[in-house]
Amino acid sequence: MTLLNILTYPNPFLRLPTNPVTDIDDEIREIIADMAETMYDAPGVGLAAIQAGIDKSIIVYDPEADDQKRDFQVLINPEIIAAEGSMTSENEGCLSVPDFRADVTRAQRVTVQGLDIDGNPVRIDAEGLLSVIFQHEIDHLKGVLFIDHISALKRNMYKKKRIKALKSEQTV
Ligand code: GNR
Ligand code: NI
Repeated sequence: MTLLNILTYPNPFLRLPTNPVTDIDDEIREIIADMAETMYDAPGVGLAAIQAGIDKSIIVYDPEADDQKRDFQVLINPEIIAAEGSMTSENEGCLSVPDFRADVTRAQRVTVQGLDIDGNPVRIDAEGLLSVIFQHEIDHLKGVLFIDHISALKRNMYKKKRIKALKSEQTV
């Protein structure tokens, strides 16, 4: 297995729409295993393939991400087919948006449809953290980041801070 390099904002790749997986072959299974390893190593509770520079519609997640007890789930070509209610996702963060956290308004409950690792269709009703993870990861598959859901003022402050941090990295 291989640890994948996680792309960070403002890498333009993070804005690309992803392509549906048409054939779950060994290459796809290897990508999934590498994504899971990368998620636990980060550590994070979810990861979309595009964060590792792979423009395919794949997410892995484990709301109880724990290096001791790894039981991650995968969804291929996931879509939100129903959403209801509204909640504040407190202190949301993203592995591709370093050094920043913010409250995000999210749907309270979602129904997600996709394929499992064997290509079988699955439908999952989620609320709480799992619902937030699905909304966050499925956003990634459309090139959307959680900072797109906050005020322009806060987003611009983050952009400036991030660009400044990247410039100072270059001069060290
Ligand atoms: O690890 C992660 N934590 C998290 C916390 C609140 C809401 C969403 C997330 S997902 C994030 C990992 C990540 O960036 N996935 O794309
Ligand atoms: Ni993220």
